[in-house]
Amino acid sequence: MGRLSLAAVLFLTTTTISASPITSQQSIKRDGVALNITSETFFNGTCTPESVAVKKEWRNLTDVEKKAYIDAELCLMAAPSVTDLPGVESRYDDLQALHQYFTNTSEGDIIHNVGQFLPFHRYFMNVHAEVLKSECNYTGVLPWWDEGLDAASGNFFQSNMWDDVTGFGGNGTEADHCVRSGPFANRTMHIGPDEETTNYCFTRIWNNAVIEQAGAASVAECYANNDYESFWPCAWGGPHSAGHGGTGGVMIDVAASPGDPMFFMHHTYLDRIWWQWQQINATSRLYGMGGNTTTSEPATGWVTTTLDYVLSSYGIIPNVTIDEVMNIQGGYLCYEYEY
Ligand SMILES: *[C@@H]1O[C@H](CO)[C@@H](O)[C@H](O)[C@H]1NC(C)=O
Ligand SMILES: *[C@@H]1O[C@H](CO)[C@@H](O)[C@H](O)[C@H]1NC(C)=O
Ligand SMILES: *[C@@H]1O[C@H](CO)[C@@H](O)[C@H](O)[C@H]1NC(C)=O
Ligand SMILES: *[C@@H]1O[C@H](CO)[C@@H](O)[C@H](O)[C@H]1NC(C)=O
Ligand SMILES: *[C@@H]1O[C@H](CO)[C@@H](O)[C@H](O)[C@H]1NC(C)=O
Ligand SMILES: *[C@@H]1O[C@H](CO)[C@@H](O)[C@H](O)[C@H]1NC(C)=O
Ligand SMILES: *[C@@H]1O[C@H](CO)[C@@H](O)[C@H](O)[C@H]1NC(C)=O
Ligand SMILES: *[C@@H]1O[C@H](CO)[C@@H](O)[C@H](O)[C@H]1NC(C)=O
Ligand SMILES: *[C@@H]1O[C@H](CO)[C@@H](O)[C@H](O)[C@H]1NC(C)=O
Ligand SMILES: *[C@@H]1O[C@H](CO)[C@@H](O)[C@H](O)[C@H]1NC(C)=O
Ligand SMILES: [Cu+2]
Repeated sequence: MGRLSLAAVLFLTTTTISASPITSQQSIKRDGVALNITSETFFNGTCTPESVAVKKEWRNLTDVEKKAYIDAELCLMAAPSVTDLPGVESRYDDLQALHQYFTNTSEGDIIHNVGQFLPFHRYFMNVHAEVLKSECNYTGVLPWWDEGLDAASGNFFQSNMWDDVTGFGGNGTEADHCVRSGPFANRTMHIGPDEETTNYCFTRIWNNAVIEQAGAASVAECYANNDYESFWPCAWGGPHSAGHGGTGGVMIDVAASPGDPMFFMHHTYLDRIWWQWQQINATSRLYGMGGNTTTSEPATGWVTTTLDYVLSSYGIIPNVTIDEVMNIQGGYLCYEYEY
């Protein structure tokens, strides 16, 4: 509670925040829904309008930008692994394996179906971005997938991001569902399925039945939750499930899903949904946290997820507390969404 009132005070202190403190409610239309966004930007610390990185929807990238991003993913897949996680061969495997690792710790799955689900995945997007930058010299745009746009069209797979030449390749093929065209065609995976570490092919099984869960009404229902404790399960079960279930194949494997580079496109979209939810009533929501840290009750009793909870990437980048990832323009993170 102390944290929330501190944030509320800071919003009114223009000297602390370099730009756009909350002044009044503005009604902004996003995804066809009128949101009462309190402020569009929350610059703080070292994050300024000059340094902020803009995340763009895939379809708004130029072909040169698209190629640079796909090439950077291929670079991670070609680079040697660094961690001692089981099964890893490439640097990309390291990211997939750390995600697999945290789904099966001694406490159980500590990154899904728990309060820290959204902050962990926001942090994990940053782990991916940092490795792309520092190890594959990536300097380009970080993209996301506007799933609401495709859900509204009636065809979840209309985007040119599934293009074989400029995008991520398309659906898997009969009868093994292996993806046989595009930049990741015939890729051999090493992490998964589930908790295993075996060699298997990269699969997708597109399914349009998710449209409703990915649609505007489903997202708006989540936005209507005032407390983080009720927002995160809504985001988890609705739009989050839709992107995984719709893409299918590797993407429905809770532990090994980051094996599909689409994972990062989808979770960046989910991050945007969380960020919009935070913005709708930032005074109460920007630092709203809660839920349980585990899915089953520890012998010592349930623990509530707080802003002090530590997020880890198995040493790939430094640990941070949830507090540091709450504001995407807070200094540790410094990005915004193009729309
Ligand atoms: C936004 O505010 C207006 C006027 O205060 C209200 O009628 C509307 O329901 C609000 N929308 C949401 C999504 O909260
Ligand atoms: C980005 O995409 C949105 C949604 O399709 C569109 O409204 C906007 O004009 C695009 N921006 C650019 C710069 O192409
Ligand atoms: C990144 O740039 C550095 C310095 O120019 C270079 O040594 C390195 O080989 C580059 N790495 C990749 C993966 O291209
Ligand atoms: C995706 O491919 C599978 C075969 O692997 C097929 O059964 C399914 O209908 C395809 N989905 C779409 C939406 O095209
Ligand atoms: C993938 O494997 C299939 C079957 O072995 C083969 O026909 C196809 O040419 C391969 N595609 C690529 C891009 O290597
Ligand atoms: C999780 O790991 C333990 C060993 O640490 C293993 O016994 C168990 O089968 C794993 N869980 C799953 C779902 O694979
Ligand atoms: C913002 O949240 C606070 C605390 O829950 C609530 O009192 C206020 O009415 C909310 N404002 C809007 C515009 O929803
Ligand atoms: C979370 O913890 C509370 C106790 O603080 C417990 O009553 C509740 O059942 C737990 N919820 C879930 C979804 O595990
Ligand atoms: C990072 O956090 C993890 C999980 O809490 C912990 O096991 C690890 O020791 C921490 N690493 C450092 C360098 O503090
Ligand atoms: C801004 O940064 C200060 C110092 O790190 C921190 O105490 C404050 O909570 C931050 N405010 C926001 C809105 O991020
Ligand atoms: Cu995950």
